[in-house]
Amino acid sequence: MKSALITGITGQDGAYLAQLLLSKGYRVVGLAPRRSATDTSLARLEWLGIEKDVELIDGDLTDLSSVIRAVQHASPDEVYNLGAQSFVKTSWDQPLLTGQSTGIGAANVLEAIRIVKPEARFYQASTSEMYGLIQEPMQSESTPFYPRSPYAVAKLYAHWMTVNYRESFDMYACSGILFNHESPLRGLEFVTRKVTDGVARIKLGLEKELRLGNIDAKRDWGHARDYVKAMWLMLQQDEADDYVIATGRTTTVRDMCRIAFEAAELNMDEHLVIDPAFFRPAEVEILLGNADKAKAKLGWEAETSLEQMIEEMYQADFDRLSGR
Ligand code: NDP
Ligand code: GDR
Repeated sequence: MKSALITGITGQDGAYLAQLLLSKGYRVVGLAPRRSATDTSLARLEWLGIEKDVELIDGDLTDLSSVIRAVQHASPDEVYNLGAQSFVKTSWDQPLLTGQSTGIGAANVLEAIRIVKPEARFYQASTSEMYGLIQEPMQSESTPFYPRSPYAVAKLYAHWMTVNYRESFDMYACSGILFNHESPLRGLEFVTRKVTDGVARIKLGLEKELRLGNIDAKRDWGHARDYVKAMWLMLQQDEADDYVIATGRTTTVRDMCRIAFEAAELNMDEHLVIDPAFFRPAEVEILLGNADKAKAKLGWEAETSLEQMIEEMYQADFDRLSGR
């Protein structure tokens, strides 16, 4: 039986990845900070019905000794580092905490593997946010980086540490440069879920308006369920490498929002309010990924359209809020 250690198992991707690995017969161990071992933090694992099938170990990415103990306990064949302070806007309010968990946290995992089990395969959750101020119309593995937030700067450090440990110590370490991916398990602070939850509230008469920031920003949005498959595939190859994972389609926040209002049969112009409180000190205006390498080498392609995903998310929020 293969063993996997997932950091950030209580988050969106951690839950879907745990489900995928369990379906493949893995023993799944999750590193979870004590605050996550509560009923509400386990909600995502419960939603998927797998909370009893995973083993949680108390620990924090910023605490090397607890990460070492987690690697000793799991003795993993594969380690997926998904834990992070992942909300870009918060990273301007908590830049150092973000640096510690999102940046140094990855280095702690790499060190723990190097010390305890150097043959374990490692996946780092890198991000399209590293491209930031865009240098090329479509971003691929060779596009230069220009991070635009403390979050992206921390992720860039983690990305290069992953590359460096691969080159320095011959470790099987991969970096997946994933573009935005969403689902009914997305945190409510991120724009797609804020929109589908907000539209469901308006439909049910619980709210009248939806307040957003920069609706001209463009993102390449895919479904988290599709994207965790790419993480697993990266660790099944002969050689470790880095891959862009994206859909190859970019959409404005405005048009994504319109899809949600249309799913609810509501008129967006009657409810959408622009609120400067949701603008960011520096913005990533447009992201559009080129996942040709992942298609050629991993046989991976996005399977879910933006329309299908937003409709699924709206329906899940409508059902939850109406007590169905
Ligand atoms: P989430 O924010 O949903 O999950 C992050 C997880 O990390 C949570 O379980 C959180 O626990 C945990 N965590 C935070 N700080 C620590 C810490 N110090 N020690 C241990 N665990 C910690 O993110 P996603 O699932 O959406 O994303 C997974 C990873 O992929 C993240 O690293 C994210 O930055 C990255 N990423 C995400 C993309 C996306 O579009 N979703 C795109 C590209 C990269 P708790 O809830 O208790 O704080
Ligand atoms: P992002 O996701 O910053 O791309 O990071 P988010 O959904 O927060 O923002 C996407 C775009 O929408 C604009 N926007 C708003 N965003 C939020 N959250 N709330 C609003 O009210 C709002 N109005 C407009 C933003 O300005 C932005 O342009 C996500 C995270 O999952 C990261 O961890 C991950 O690395 C990247 O995706 C890829």
